[in-house]
Amino acid sequence: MRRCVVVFLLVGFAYAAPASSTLIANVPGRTTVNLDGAWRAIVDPFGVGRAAGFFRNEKPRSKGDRVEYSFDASPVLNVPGDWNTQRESLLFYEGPVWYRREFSFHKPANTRVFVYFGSANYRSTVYLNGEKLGEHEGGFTAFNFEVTSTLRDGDNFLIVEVSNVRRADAVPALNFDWWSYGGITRDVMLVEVPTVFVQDYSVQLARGSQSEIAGWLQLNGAQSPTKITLEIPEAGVHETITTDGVGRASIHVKAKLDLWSPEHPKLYDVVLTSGADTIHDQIGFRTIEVEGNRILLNGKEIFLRGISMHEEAPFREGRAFSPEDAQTLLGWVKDLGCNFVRFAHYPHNENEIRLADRMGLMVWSEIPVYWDIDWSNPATLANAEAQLRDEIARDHNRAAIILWSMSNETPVKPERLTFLKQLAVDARELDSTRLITSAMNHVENTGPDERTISDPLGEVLDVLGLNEYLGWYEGSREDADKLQWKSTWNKPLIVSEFGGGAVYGRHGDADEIWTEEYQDNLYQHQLGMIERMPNLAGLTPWVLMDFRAPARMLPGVQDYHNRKGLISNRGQRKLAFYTLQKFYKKLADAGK
Ligand code: GCB
Repeated sequence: MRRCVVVFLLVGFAYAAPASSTLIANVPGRTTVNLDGAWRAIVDPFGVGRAAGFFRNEKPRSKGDRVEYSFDASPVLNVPGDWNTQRESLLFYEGPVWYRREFSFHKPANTRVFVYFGSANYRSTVYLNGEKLGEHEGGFTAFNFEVTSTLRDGDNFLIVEVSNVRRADAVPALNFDWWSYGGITRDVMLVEVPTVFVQDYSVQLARGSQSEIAGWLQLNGAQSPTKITLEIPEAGVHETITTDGVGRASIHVKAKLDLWSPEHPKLYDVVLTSGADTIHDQIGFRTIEVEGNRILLNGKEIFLRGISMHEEAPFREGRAFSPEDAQTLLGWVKDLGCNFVRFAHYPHNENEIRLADRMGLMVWSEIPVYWDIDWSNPATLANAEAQLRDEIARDHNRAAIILWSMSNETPVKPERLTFLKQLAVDARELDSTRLITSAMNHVENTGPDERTISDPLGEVLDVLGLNEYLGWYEGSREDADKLQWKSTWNKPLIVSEFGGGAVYGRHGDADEIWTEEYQDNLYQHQLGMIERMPNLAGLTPWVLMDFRAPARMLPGVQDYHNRKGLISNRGQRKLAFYTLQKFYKKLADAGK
């Protein structure tokens, strides 16, 4: 349950927790009208659109009428899709773009309608028929607005101002190592629901139990206690529960379940019915726990053979969005021999996470609290909390997700610790069934060839994530051969990043930087070291595929790409891919 109005003091400033998520869960399971396709778009580099009233979608009414913009005469951009890779002139564009979609709609009786955006990067202001519906900040979380009373019978127009301008107080802030792809990057749809409907639910195994489903359900629109049925036909579950006066009910059901695992990604059809509303979901059941320095899946120790990946489109450039993109990327992850994948550095598309559920890939999901951000700013904290809340609201029934990550490589200082501790409190309150982690990079030299993981954030986490770039950003590859690692905490450790850059097809000797041989050699030294690390529970090297990055400029080598991929952005496998594949096969053969 979320606090709504509780106000308390955090070191130095008054802090109000953000409201609970208004997101409709399981939109793929709902009746929807898809609004994807070609939207008219006005590129507005000086940000004049608001004052000029672009949201009114005016058209000249007479020969002499002066209207200095026109959606009708503006070219189109495809939705979903980033604008940077759709038009050459927008590759480096940072600013607002105004999108318009006209559609005809006749609302069925006794139906409420919401407009739903899978994501838009970074800040969106949404208008329907000239009326402002609301704003949303955060480039990778879904959002919706109710439009039941704003819709007209017949012709409607939806206008969205999307801006990808970076800001020092935003999440992420000004500096990050990926392309700030702007635009409406995931599906847009109208979601039709009955007057009273199931807004969200958590149907998961109780923490630590393999036979009790514990969770909750939240109705939207209920005025009085309402009966709900929860059915899992294949498991013989048929349970009737009654909500309280605010539409909430808790769920406790005993069940004999076939548990979800990478080898056996069993999903059950789960059916929730409340009056006129019936919703189906495909849910897997598994437990995930920590015992000392080990991670247990369904009560058994598991080693996470993983890889990090961006949501970058394979073969073409740009933000990935389609089920086919997800199939290709996760297909490669499987080919590597992984049972685990780190979705860096922000929540990925729902279709990708649902595919991971079906493929049996465990997932680390993360919010873009990345490098340095404005730690002392209450608005920045509220923003990060809202992104975390909406990430969890969308995905908390996915068996694949075992870890919520709070942050990546954030600098050690007190205000950052206060900030991240709050996120961990939120995450545990929103979802007590998963583990909390962060990718850290603060270590201490505690002896001639000894390093200790000592970031005070470690205290807060269930699982420690460590990014280290020995042989690339510091030291030599050979240093890895003699280095010993220590950890301040007896907690499971995931080496969440290591790696080096290589241009696919560039060959030379192992000492020639940017060659496949150099990268491959780095992997060999690293894997030898990682195997000796204490508390090691898994690894997610950096990174599955080359990706666009604005600070990677070296001509002929990077050309605005981070080249640490094991696979090029054209889908070609580099030598290190096979080295990691071999390593994972060895682990899998040894039962890890
Ligand atoms: C890191 C970051 C990642 C970068 C990577 C690199 O530590 O977490 O986002 O892309 O290093 O290639 O430098």
